[in-house]
Amino acid sequence: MEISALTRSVVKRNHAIISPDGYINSRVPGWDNCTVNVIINEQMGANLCQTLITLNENGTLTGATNVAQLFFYVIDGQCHATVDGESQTLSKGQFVYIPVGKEYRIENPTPGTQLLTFHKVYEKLAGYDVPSVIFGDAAKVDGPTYLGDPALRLQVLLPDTLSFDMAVNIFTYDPGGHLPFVETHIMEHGLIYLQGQGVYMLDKDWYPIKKGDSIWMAPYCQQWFTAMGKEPAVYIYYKNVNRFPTSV
Ligand code: UGY
Ligand code: MN
Repeated sequence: MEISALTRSVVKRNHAIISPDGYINSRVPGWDNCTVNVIINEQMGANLCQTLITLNENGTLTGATNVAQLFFYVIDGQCHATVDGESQTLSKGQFVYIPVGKEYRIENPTPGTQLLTFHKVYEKLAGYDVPSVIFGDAAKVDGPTYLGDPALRLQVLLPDTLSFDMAVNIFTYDPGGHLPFVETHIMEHGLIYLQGQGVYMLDKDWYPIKKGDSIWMAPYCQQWFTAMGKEPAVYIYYKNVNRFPTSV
């Protein structure tokens, strides 16, 4: 029997687990015929926003980026994206990166299409151009082993240049694969599990995690993960990168 007073979700000072059992839908102006779940945002103490959008028939997302750049990734289904006059059909595993100051429209989805978004206020770096719009496909991105461990593979979806102040990567762990050490770092993460399960250690607490769960990790939240079960565990994650570390 399910007990409705239980959840795996937690929201703490420096990390959060958001499992789908606690979702309440948000209405977002310009995003119509869809359900939107705001998973991570500033109210939590984060410096990024992460949402999950499920498009109904005739679902349409219309808007323009302002000070924040926007990354859309198709978790499931298919839709049509037009950004700054360029149009492409996006299927599962495909994405579009929208820099600041661009108009976008997402439409003609297959009903049930699920989109992940990451939003970050862009910090321009003197001497470097603002990035262009990028359409891409995770299936075409190499996944070299991570720190020499063949059980771990890391795909880097956005160009590794100083123009970018955010990274979006896909991390794949074979069953039994684990981070080689407890990470303690300035960068912040938002992520969602695309497949599999395992155990995440966050700030010395241990959490069972599975497909559909999202995690926020504040800067310096200590982190370690091991994959369990019969299939690889896969998550797509955000990381802020490439900017001067202090204002003092
Ligand atoms: O890029 C990273 O910091 C990554 N290894 N962290 C993580 O997966 N928790
Ligand atoms: Mn990390």
